[in-house]
Amino acid sequence: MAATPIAVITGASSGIGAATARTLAAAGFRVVLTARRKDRIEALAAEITEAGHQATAYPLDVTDRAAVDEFATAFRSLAVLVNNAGGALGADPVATGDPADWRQMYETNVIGTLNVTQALLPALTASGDGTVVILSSTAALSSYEGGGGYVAAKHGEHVLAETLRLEIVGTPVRVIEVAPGMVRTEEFATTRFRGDTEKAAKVYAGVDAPLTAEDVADTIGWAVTRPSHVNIDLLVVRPRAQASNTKVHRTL
Ligand code: 8X3
Repeated sequence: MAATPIAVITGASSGIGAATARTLAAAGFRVVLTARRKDRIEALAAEITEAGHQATAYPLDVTDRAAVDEFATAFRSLAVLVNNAGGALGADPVATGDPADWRQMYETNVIGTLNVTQALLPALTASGDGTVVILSSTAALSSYEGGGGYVAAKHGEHVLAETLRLEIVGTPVRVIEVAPGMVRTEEFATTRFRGDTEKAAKVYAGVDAPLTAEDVADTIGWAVTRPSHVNIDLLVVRPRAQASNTKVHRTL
């Protein structure tokens, strides 16, 4: 009997990461959940196991390279890596944005993805059929006012995905970038506005059905379960009410 393929998901403690863990577990992967918050990923692993699937939790900060390298020693062969950890901090104009926020967003979104991808690439290659998913954003593809440091970091992740795809062509690893637009999750906007739930709610005000974490997880699940020779290079997914980063229909 062939071994159950393993999928590692970063940022699996909430939102798109947690939903992706559930989706991939249901699709037959043994999911390895990583995030900084141990209690959350352990609870989710227990929930997935209870549902009859395979899941383990491994607390990890993707910006800690030594910890990421240590984590990677557990894998000789890996089918899927979903680089989901990341996020936004602030929505200030370039003129007044805090360089510390820019640095932190670059560190988590870009260097975090780089760390985990570098560390697990040998295992993905050794599987003979590996998939790297990079969760970027529509902010990775075009700018918007106030996007500043987040837009810059997500563009960085987009370039990482594109460059890696060029460099490893001919190896048995594909690189899939999923770029969601407006997704309403429990934490993304609240974190961005440092706990200001009123400001966070305004992001989605009057929008008929922003995407949910499950919508994006469904997209990721579809992309990674295509036949090995099919590479979904870049998949942009938005709610119907959003035509571009700056064109959103609101019924207010
Ligand atoms: C989230 C989408 O529009 O807040 O990645 O940048 S947006």
